Amino acid sequence: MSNKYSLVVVGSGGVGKSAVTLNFMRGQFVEEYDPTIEDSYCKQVNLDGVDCTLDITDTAGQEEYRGLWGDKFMRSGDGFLCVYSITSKSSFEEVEVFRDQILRAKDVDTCPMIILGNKRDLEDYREVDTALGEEFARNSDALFLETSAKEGYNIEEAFFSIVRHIRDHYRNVEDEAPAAAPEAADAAAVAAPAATPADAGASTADAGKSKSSKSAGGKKSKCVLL
Ligand SMILES: Nc1nc2c(ncn2[C@@H]2O[C@H](COP(=O)(O)OP(=O)(O)O)[C@@H](O)[C@H]2O)c(=O)[nH]1
Ligand SMILES: [Mg+2]
Repeated sequence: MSNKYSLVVVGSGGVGKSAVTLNFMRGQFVEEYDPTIEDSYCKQVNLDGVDCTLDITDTAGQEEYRGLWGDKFMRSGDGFLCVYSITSKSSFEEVEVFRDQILRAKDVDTCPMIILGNKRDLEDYREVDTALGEEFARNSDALFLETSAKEGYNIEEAFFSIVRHIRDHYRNVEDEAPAAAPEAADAAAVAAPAATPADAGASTADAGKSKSSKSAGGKKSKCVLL
């Protein structure tokens, strides 16, 4: 597998998908971001001594992703960040819908995924216990972190964790089926490793935003600028 990773950020509207993505890209909290805008970003990072390119799609207008077009779109991701807000029980329940759609679209039992309980800074308004999020992630063979885009808490860890997870996933696949085509290898994937927060052994460099952007009804943006 090349060192280019396609990451897709999914979740209900208002949970902080854009805030999480923009915090990672720019290192700052963007309070207001048009909820209908879907955008792709590129970021180059050095992760565990290896240069990687992350192609990140911040999805929007999630109802668009429910149909066949959504399935096609989900298939293109190497790894998924499934976001809910700890202040919204319904957004947590929606994560299961997104997870199932991703697995169905890719026709696999497991695929690299991290569940993010965002808005951790709003503890007073919490509706979803940490243990519930952890349990759901464990049952989904996914990683789990609580994040705060506002405070920049666990944001970098979330992206680095999913990239490591993808790397391990494909390493396992290659070990098991060295001669298999990528699609066949994907279907033969083994269960993901247990969830662990990322350690700090990585640094970022040279961030850039993609040239193209589309509103929710448009096609997936192509990441072109490094
Ligand atoms: N307190 C707090 N607010 C957040 C956080 N992340 C996002 N928000 C706010 O939640 C609202 C929705 O965020 P946005 O990123 O647009 O959500 P999206 O629809 O999932 O992309 C905005 O008003 C953000 O300022 C967070 O970690 N903490
Ligand atoms: Mg958004």
